[in-house]
Amino acid sequence: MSVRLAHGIGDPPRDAEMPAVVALGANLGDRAETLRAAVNALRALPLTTAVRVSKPLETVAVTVHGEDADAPRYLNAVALVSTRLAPRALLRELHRIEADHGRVRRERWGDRTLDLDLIAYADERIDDEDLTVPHPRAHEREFVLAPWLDVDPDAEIPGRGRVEDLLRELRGGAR
Ligand code: PH2
Ligand code: MG
Ligand code: MG
Repeated sequence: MSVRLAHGIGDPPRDAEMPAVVALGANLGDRAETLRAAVNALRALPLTTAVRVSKPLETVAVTVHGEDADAPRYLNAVALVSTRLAPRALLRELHRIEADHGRVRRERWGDRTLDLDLIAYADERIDDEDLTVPHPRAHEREFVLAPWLDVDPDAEIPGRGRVEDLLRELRGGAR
């Protein structure tokens, strides 16, 4: 079987490694252990070399109604990966890792054992039914921006600006 078929038609591996940003979140079960296992799974991805991970950050759950101090808190982290997997191939792998870790999801933005979101893929802008990068809400989520800044102080969201500035604005700070 050709490599092209193995990765899906129209989704062949890239010729060179691309930097991609993955956000990790867990608010059910043994959160730290789940994040550790998920990072190990990222490190084992095909066509993927470096994986750098932020410190884990405990955060208040954000629901459709805003912050919910009564919901189980999240442990969030951000991983920077260097990969030849195309964006959709990478997304499929993230979904597989979620499933492997017993992901349960009862409702949108509800509690979950593991959530892996593809936040950015190099400086590419994709706006399709199955995939939007940069992630459409990353720029307004402290639980994404703060760990991202921790692992990459120079991070930028294509089309949105520097993560450092976005985080300061979100926290209501002056420029
Ligand atoms: N993820 C959500 C919804 N709410 N809240 C926090 N603090 N952290 C998350 O990762 C998170 C959330 C949907 O993916
Ligand atoms: Mg998410
Ligand atoms: Mg998700």
